[in-house]
Amino acid sequence: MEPSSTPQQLAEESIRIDSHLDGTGERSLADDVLDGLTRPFKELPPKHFYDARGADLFDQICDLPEYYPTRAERAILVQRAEEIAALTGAVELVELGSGTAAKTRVLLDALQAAGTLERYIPVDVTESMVRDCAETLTSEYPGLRVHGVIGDFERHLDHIPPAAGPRIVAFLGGTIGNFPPGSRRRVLRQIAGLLGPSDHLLMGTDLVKDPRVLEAAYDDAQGVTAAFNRNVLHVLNRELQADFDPEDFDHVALFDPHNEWIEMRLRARREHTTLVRDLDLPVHFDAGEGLRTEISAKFTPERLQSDLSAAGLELVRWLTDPDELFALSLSRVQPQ
Ligand code: AVJ
Repeated sequence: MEPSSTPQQLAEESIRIDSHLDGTGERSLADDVLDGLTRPFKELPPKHFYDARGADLFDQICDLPEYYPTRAERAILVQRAEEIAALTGAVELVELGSGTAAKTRVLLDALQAAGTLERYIPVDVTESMVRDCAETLTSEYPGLRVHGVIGDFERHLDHIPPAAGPRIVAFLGGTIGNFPPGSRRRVLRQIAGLLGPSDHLLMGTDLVKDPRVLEAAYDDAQGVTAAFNRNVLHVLNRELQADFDPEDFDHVALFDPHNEWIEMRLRARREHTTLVRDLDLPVHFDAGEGLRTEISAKFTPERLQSDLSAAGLELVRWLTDPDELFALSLSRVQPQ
């Protein structure tokens, strides 16, 4: 850096943003609709919930009295961030699905207090969120460099810049639970591929508990989760010229004790056919027929350990809140 750089130049040089989205996002929505709505058991992947309104509804969910995961995860972070910083000695934090980076500051504060913090690498599909958080965080943390990667953590992990020292890869919120067991291991293996011998994965997972507590978290009294669930139909109407009436569907959230996951569905109130115009695809629903929109897996320590080890990872710390609602796991690549 030139010694004569102005503060303005310094601020600009401290931010770098790379985008890897090229319009294939819309293709993936069309593919997912074509695949998912022509199956005998209709299904859509949960990633399509998150347009601007969906992201806003999700933020509202995080503040609901019934939705404990966000608060529990934050409480664990606040309690244990210092220990995580000391144990990892991380100079950088990679965050998969960084969003508004609401919980990130807790980790950044701890790394800064430990005197190791150099760089933050948010990875998210929403460009505006990555840009906004880069601006805010570089001004809040003097000397911090932010290298944002705009992309999908299922497809663009190889665009994450190489580590400049020990790093933490954070995958918070319990999002890993959105993947069924096979894809979950694939995603974990890909993430493990990012880790060098001095790196750690910090991952949030919701825990198995009383089904009534779980089901209330996904079917709140104010109906915010129901609106979030139906929002995916608004996304299809807008992006693919579909003619769903979201009010033709009931919101359903059930805990499946065998698979240990919450399943969200939209259940047709009456028999009807909708048209997805851009795909020239009529979709028929029987009365009471379900469309699965999300699974959200709940973990036991044993099951997480077995998923981690199938991905070549070993558990270093299992961190949980006093009520054991949620867990953060710190893991690293198994030594050969
Ligand atoms: C963002 C995937 C962690 O599964 O709890 C919240 C999404 N769905 N309420 C979760 C969600 C319904 C959330 N994750």
